[in-house]
Amino acid sequence: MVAYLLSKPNGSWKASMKVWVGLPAAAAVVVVFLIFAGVAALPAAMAAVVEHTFVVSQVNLTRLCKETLVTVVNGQLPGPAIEVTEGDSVVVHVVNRSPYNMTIHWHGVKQRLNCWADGVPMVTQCPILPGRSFTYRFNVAGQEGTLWWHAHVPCLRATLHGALIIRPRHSPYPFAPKPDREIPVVIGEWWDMDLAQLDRNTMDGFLVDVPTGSTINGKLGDLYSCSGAAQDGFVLEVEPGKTYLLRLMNAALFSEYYLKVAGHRMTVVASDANYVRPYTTDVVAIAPGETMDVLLPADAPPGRSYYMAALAIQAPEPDVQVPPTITRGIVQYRSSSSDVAVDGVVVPAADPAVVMPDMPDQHDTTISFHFHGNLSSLRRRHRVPPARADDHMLVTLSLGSVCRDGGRACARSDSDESIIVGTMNDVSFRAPTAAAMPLLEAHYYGRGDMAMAAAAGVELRALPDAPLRVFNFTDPAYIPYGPKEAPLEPTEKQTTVRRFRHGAVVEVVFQDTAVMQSDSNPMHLHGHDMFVLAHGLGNYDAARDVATYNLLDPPLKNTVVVPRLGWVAVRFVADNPGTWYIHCHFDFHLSMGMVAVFIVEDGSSADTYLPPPPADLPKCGSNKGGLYLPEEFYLQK
Ligand SMILES: *[C@@H]1O[C@H](CO)[C@@H](O)[C@H](O)[C@H]1NC(C)=O
Ligand SMILES: *[C@@H]1O[C@H](CO)[C@@H](O)[C@H](O)[C@H]1NC(C)=O
Ligand SMILES: *[C@@H]1O[C@H](CO)[C@@H](O)[C@H](O)[C@H]1NC(C)=O
Ligand SMILES: *[C@@H]1O[C@H](CO)[C@@H](O)[C@H](O)[C@H]1NC(C)=O
Ligand SMILES: [Cu+2]
Repeated sequence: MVAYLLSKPNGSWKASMKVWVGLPAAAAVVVVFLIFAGVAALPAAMAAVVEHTFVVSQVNLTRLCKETLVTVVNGQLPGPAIEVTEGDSVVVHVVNRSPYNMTIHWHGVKQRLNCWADGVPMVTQCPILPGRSFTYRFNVAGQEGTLWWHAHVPCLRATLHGALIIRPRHSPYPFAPKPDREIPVVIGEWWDMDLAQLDRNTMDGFLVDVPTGSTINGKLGDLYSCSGAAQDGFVLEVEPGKTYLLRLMNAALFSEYYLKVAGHRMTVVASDANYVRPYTTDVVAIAPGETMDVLLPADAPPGRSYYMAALAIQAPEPDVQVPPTITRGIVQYRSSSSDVAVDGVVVPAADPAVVMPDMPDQHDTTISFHFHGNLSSLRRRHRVPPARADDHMLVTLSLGSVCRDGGRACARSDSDESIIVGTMNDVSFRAPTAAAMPLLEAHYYGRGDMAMAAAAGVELRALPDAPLRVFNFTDPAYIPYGPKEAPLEPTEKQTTVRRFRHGAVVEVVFQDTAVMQSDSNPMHLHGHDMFVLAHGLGNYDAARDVATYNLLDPPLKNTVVVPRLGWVAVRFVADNPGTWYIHCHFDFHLSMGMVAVFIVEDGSSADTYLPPPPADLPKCGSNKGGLYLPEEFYLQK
């Protein structure tokens, strides 16, 4: 049974009705009761269908005295939040009234036996064309906490994103105190340029664009002003003694952030919709793609206000520097006696002396390293990682270059003759944009590598299990450009896939390199959570580092931060059949090709097979299959 939410795009009405769904969940025919909005306390055991309509369209938004045309859902930035209870079904009708091919990805939702709804263009589906619509249907089972959704169209997700909140069904939150209120807090960026152009620039190796500013819940805040007027900022009104659950998401394209609230400490209780052992800290580090649920107790002296500030992190020199970006909102105590309430809006007394937190150094990436090192799973709830792995991969995350003329000989580094690209194990992903059908359909209809490549009409190349080039990966002498690093650059564009037997335990060590730059890399795997066993600085050394693996209570994450000039070791069970994107969640690295596709085979029992595609899945290309087998494909075998 059910909460059935319909929100009309024009915002003129919002109805909420409860729908009773006969179990088992598979039954399509249901008995429907309508109950008025706001009725709570439903029997816990019944799952609901939560339905939304997302109209994707362009609107002009004014920030910093400048109007910019942006693409948003239902006219909102951030977009609408989807709120469900664990075990519910979600139905989202996406109506594309934008000029762009569109897909929506449900970030962190495991999509068990439902890869079709994962929303990656030409990997899991043909895009929703301008003027068309598609309905995503998925269940949210076995996951609790904060996830989010975003367009999986390069760079457009800067304005196409929103929260996906999953509340527990059977038991209260496994942390204390119970929050009095829950607040989604989305860290983002404002770009006053055409985001589709930003993607083209990035793919062209033209890496000079930077965001205009950072935002909290879409607002730049008072550190930004134009014509003498400060920009609107996010305001969180609190009452002394109460506890607030901040559901933090980093939807920025460009940077990891440090978030602090002056005068307060926060307790991290979950990340990526997995509970963690409560960890109290005065600074939260959050990379693009990650979520953090943190408790904020309103326990500071009331009568004044406190800034909540988010600062973008960047790698120090010799990395190329961009202007630092910081944004802030205000945590405002309500019952301060000197405040005046006007029509329900609390106006702080004159000169409230808002306190600014002491922010870390924007170059101090060790704070993120320690923050992430302090995450472990909540013992009461945790699942133990498999004791050993079947497949081992060492995957370097690096930059390289390809010749603009398509050849192999050209000037590298900052020369115009080459284009800088992102790589995994020295191969740069070529998005299968010209495929006859999405990789998932090709996999479904043409089992096996050759049949799949033939059906998709694209060359597929196996992602190597180890880097093609072995060097001192993290030697800063390769930063930024120059004769020393140039020989490490040459690479090629390929549609790289790695196939896993159903149920295989896969261990991946992600290793950053210092080729041209030393960014960290938040690596996001679709369809699976990863146990984060260990991380370290420098080059991974199995002989030394395996001994440091946490096999007791490692955190489970869908996005793992590979620390700057370091590595991280993860393990996951490849038990969800389909074609799953694995990529860096910095959008520029994604556009540049720091991507691969993990193919998980079907299992042998009925509940381990990928079901057929939904009948209304968009079609594209010639979509007939059986096109051609490229020569390289045979050569590689
Ligand atoms: C946005 O503003 C431009 C320039 O003022 C205008 O031409 C355009 O029609 C507007 N678009 C929308 C969707 O409002
Ligand atoms: C946890 O954080 C503290 C303080 O930053 C740090 O000293 C410590 O090394 C971290 N622990 C781990 C396991 O990373
Ligand atoms: C790799 O480079 C680092 C930094 O220059 C250096 O400290 C280290 O000794 C090098 N390692 C090897 C194996 O050369
Ligand atoms: C949009 O998708 C269609 C169908 O897949 C494709 O033919 C077209 O090239 C795409 N357009 C853009 C701008 O990517
Ligand atoms: Cu990256």
